[in-house]
Amino acid sequence: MTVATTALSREALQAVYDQPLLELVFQAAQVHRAHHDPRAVQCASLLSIKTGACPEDCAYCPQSAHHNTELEREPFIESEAILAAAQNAKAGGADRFCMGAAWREARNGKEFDAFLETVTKVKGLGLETCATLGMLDEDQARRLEAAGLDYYNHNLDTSPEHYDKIITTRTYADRLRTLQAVRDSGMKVCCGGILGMGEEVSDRVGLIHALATLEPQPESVPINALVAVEGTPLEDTPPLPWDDLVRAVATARIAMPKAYVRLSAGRTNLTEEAQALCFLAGANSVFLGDKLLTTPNRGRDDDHVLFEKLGLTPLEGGTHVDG
Ligand code: SAM
Ligand code: DTB
Ligand code: SF4
Repeated sequence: MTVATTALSREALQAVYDQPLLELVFQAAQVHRAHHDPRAVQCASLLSIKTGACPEDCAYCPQSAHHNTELEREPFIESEAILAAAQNAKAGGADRFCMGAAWREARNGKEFDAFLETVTKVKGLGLETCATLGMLDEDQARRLEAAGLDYYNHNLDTSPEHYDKIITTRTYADRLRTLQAVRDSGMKVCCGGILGMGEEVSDRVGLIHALATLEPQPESVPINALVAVEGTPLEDTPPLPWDDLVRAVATARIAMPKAYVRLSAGRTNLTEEAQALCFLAGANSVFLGDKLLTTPNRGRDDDHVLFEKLGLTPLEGGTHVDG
């Protein structure tokens, strides 16, 4: 099947997704090679800078105050602790440092001002910077950009149709508004979603279509597989089958040829072989280190072994979108 890589309709994207798996992977690998160095993997590292007690009711999230998880809450942490973690991330091979806060939205005030200064210092370490702080208004986005924030992560999470089953405290339109503020500020957009939350296949295609029709398309697309955490409403959701993840990665690659597609949460449940297929299908970014925000991640040693086996190397010199 030949596919124009821009402006795919949802139906056309569904047909891409439904191909025999290896046809799909082959096609995605071709698109990948036309736009990226297939051996280079962008490596980010995450830090939770404010943990738990979040007023939102996202059904997947261990940090929501609506759920009874065993999570230790932690208030906004000091700049020194953030900088120490950033240094450690850099020493461990990360090229981007991503700071996440369990906030519904960023609020103006002392904490936000302190955060702006911290961003400037993290950037001064020679790392790309990323943050995910919930909803932003235009002024906040402009101030983050001026402080040196390269990327803002704000996910659509799922399809517009499945969304209400997962989150009731903010809307898809709210998310799109924040994404517009980020785009208008000049920061790069990191926007993706989560698979394995009981959605239909058509919802996965719907999510990828919603991401691919953002104009311009996001530079960074995290594809998370649900980490089912005890105490959340999704605790008993069966794990996402590996082939569904490969399909989603490949479809995202075909729909968004220039983006860095990140194999994000959920890698601890994947074999090396499944990850290898995801990289072949166009994933070219990961989170390094043994922790995501609050849940475990594959450690650096595991990833070192995997990269060696597959002939992958961390991206040199930061991300730039070309091709
Ligand atoms: N509070 C901010 C927000 O929601 O925009 C930022 C932090 S929030 C934890 C960032 C993203 O992490 C969510 O949008 C969601 O996609 C992802 N996430 C949270 N819990 C997850 C889980 N259990 N499994 C997979 N992804 C998850
Ligand atoms: C994203 O899409 N995935 C990351 C990042 N953006 C902030 C977060 C994953 C969180 C997984 C659950 C946890 O560790 O709390
Ligand atoms: Fe709060 Fe973000 Fe978790 Fe939703 S995903 S509960 S907004 S921390």
